[in-house]
Amino acid sequence: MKKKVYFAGSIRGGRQDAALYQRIIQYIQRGHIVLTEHVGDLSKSKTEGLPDQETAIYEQDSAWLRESDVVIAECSTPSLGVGYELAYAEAHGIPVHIFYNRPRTNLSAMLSGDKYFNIHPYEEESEIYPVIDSILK
Ligand code: 6IA
Repeated sequence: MKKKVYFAGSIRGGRQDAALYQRIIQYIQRGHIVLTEHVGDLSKSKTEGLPDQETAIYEQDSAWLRESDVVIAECSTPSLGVGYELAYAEAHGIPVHIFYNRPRTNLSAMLSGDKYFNIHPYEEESEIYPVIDSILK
């Protein structure tokens, strides 16, 4: 059965991994629904977004989180918004899987110390995809 996936990745925290988010989103979309395709939109820069849109963004994203079957986050680039989303998902009992590039990133202890989260360090991007297969099977 197709799952509804909330993919979380940095926007205002910095867009250096946006192309990676896009590849992960496209991989998930082969068999499942990604609610947050815009996270991998390479035209979205970290300075974009008008203040009057922010309430709508928050309301839409939190509604998508509540309706998702699973949250998959790429956390190599630290992001306050992603950290918030992960805690929100935990509060709503939604399974959370966190990927990060171990050689590059020192993951926050608030993530690595929380037993609720399923944490998947990787060294090569190619390691991510088989883990996603097992999460979504
Ligand atoms: O603090 P950050 O911006 O790095 O937070 C990123 C996370 O918050 C992502 O996983 C998104 O789900 C969510 N998020 C942050 N900004 C937006 C957004 N527009 N639209 C949808 N979700 C967002 C911001 C302006 C945009 C056009 C660049």
